[in-house]
Amino acid sequence: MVVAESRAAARDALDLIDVDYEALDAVVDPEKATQKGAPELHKEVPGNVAFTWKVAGGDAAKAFAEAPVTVEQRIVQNRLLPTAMEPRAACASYNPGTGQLTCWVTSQNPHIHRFLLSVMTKLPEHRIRVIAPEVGGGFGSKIPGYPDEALVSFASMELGRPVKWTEDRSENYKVTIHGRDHVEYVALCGTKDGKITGLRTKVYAGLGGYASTAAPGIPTILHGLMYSGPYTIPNIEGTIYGVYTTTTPVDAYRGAGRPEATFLLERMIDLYARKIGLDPVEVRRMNLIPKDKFPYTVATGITYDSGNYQGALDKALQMFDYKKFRAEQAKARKDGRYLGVGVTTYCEICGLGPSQVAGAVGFGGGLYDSAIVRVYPTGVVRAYIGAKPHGQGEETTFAQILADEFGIPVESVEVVAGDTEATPQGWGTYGSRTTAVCGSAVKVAAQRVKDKAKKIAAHLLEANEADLEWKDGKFAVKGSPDKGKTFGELALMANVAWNMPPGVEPGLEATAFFDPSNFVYPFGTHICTVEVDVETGEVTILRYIAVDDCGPQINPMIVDGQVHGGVIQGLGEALQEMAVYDEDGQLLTGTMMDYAIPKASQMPKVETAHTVTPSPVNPLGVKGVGETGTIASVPTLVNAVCDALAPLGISHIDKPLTPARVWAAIQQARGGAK
Ligand code: MCN
Repeated sequence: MVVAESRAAARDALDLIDVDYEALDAVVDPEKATQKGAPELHKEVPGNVAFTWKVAGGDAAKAFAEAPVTVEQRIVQNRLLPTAMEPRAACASYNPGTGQLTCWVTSQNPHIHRFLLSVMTKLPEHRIRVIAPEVGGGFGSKIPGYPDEALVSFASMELGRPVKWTEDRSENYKVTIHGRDHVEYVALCGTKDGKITGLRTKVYAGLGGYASTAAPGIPTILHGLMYSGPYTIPNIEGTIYGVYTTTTPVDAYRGAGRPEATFLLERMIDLYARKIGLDPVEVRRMNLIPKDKFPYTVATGITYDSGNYQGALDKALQMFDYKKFRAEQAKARKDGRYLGVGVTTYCEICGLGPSQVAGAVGFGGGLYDSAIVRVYPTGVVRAYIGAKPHGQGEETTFAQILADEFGIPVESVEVVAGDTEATPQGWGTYGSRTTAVCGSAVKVAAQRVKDKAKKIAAHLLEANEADLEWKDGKFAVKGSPDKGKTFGELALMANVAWNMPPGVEPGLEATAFFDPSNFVYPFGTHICTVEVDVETGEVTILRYIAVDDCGPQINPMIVDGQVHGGVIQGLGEALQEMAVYDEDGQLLTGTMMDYAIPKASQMPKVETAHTVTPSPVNPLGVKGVGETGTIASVPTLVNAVCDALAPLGISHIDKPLTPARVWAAIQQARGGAK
């Protein structure tokens, strides 16, 4: 590390340092890393297996032994580079006079960063202030603690002046966490008429060279527990190996574990449907958990909160004439054109989550969230929240929650996030938890404020609290709406405290810490149609339909925006994104010239629609929507391409479905060169 007064001087100084590296043998593939003779990264981790985690429910061995039909597939979940709009940055300023360290960090969870910095610098936690301003997006890559933030802090403590560091894009691709990277062996069994009876997996989940902050939870809790998807699969068995490889650490990237689970399940269902000669949509419908069975406990042991999976499927099929497309497809095939359709019915686990579960599974922190709602004398409101939105828009939606609750304009509310000095302890924005958990804290704090305002209104109106009703932005005695007290009037009276009810403290402010009783489980159906050019391997997306259910929507435009972004991100994974290492562990896709994120010109219009099934586990009834698009779109696209190429006998191609890979698969199927 070099500290200098300008970037240029730092770069020049760096050239003066000569490091003799002794190159060690590398292994970059998580499956190969476990094989005999593979170089071992850490001597205390034999075979590079950091952990083996198992999930089991029912009796998978019996189900497979008895099943008339089994399908098997090796699936590779390509390693991805999170590519947030801006790379990371950190600036630390230590004041030797007060012993206070202020650190500006591109963080999705400033309170976690404060804790980690306290552990690393040994400064007491209350002497550290972490500020996460607008961070340029994150997609999960700004959750972990990284060495850079600690290094600028140490440098500032040493020098007694502010020190900053800014990552460039190539550094970002090399050292900021990566996503996915599984090699999976999957088997699914069932009856000849479409009833799925068992699922079995063996997964090599790449962890990179070291375990990153949240890494072990991703292929396990957020992946293995979701093997039943929206279906009633009675027998499930999964073995997951967390494996060290000579690569950048893998951690939570949008969807984190659920895209991999949804992909393997939805891929297997298509293979199964093809093998038994049934329509893949009918096989899905036949196995969906019925809507009157919620809360529903799946074989992996978790309990889904609420759902109407058939409703979302029906809605998607109202938007898309499936029969008509099949007829067009048959006609096109006669003309030598290859059209395909992919349908995914999914559900996912988010709204993380009860803190008790976090503790039980070994996650080193809580999973509640918090809000302070402060009402000013003029009736304007600020909410200080524990979570840290970084592109999702809670500054708007949480203001809407409060404006609705208090009957005031949304412009009168401001939401403050990202400064540990101002905000209560929170656990961050990831796992589509912010609305279900932190939004619920906002709602509970708002209700506390309103309860107090009601007491003051009753006192001022010389009425019984029980006789008051809240209508048109006022508390008034039932039947006498003209004599009511508006929220603004009550805010003033509470803050000047000239005439408070006996025993009621001045001020109008409340704090809430909300810890949910369960996760939330959003769901939906996505449909995609494609045309594949069999001469070039080029995939053209014809239509994309996304029907999602995230419970009641606070802001439908933001919800649609999240679905659009998520779907496009998933299509990037399905079509062209892949981090590639050479055998020596050098990243070959280290710039945006080499790593292919999706471009607007390639992407379809995403047609969105929604069903609304409230969750019983939070006071807003909401479920998360920040990751649904990323989770559902990957199998939808890959299934569509495999459907298009079915006449050639192609049943599976590993993503990303680049023209080169699709073309090679077509050549192989036609008996040509590989
Ligand atoms: N919302 C709503 N009604 C609902 C549910 C959600 O109006 N029933 C709104 C929310 O209030 C919020 C947005 O939709 O404005 C997403 O909320 P939520 O589903 O609670 O998800 P989070 O805010 O927790 O976002 C996390 C999720 C994740 S895990 C990643 S990664 C991700 C994502 O969101 N990274 C993003 N979306 C992103 N969007 C942008 N622009 N940038 C990122 O880095």
